[in-house]
Amino acid sequence: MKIYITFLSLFLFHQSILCANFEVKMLNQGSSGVMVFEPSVLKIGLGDSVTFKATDAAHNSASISGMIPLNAKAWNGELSRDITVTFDTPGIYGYQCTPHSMMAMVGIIQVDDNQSNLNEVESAAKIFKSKFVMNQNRFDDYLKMLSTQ
Ligand SMILES: [Cu+2]
Repeated sequence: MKIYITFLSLFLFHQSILCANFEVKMLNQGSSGVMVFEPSVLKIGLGDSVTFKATDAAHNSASISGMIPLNAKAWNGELSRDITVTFDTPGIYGYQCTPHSMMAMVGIIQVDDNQSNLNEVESAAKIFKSKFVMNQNRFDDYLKMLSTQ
């Protein structure tokens, strides 16, 4: 019985620290248009990680300054390389593909069902999207998807 309880508690402990990994593809052509992250809007749990897959070449994933929670770690992936980012701070994260930010190659990740920095992200998105030459509504559409997903 004692051994059983020890085994059970180890199992439960293991479950609680088991975090999920999600995959976001970096694509020239996705189901929602050209130069996209897929999925472009993602909700994950605290401590989960996301692997940005270099499915197509010449893309990267980089957090946008002013569009991540206070004290959250920024990231800046290399072109044509996978990068795995672990999310330890709750809130909303906006990120871009650096060479295609003008084409609105951006994405949103929400961690731990937390929207405490939504106003900051929306204000930053308003400024950021002024340099989009196409897909001007992507940030607005993505942020809208956060509340309906
Ligand atoms: Cu790109």
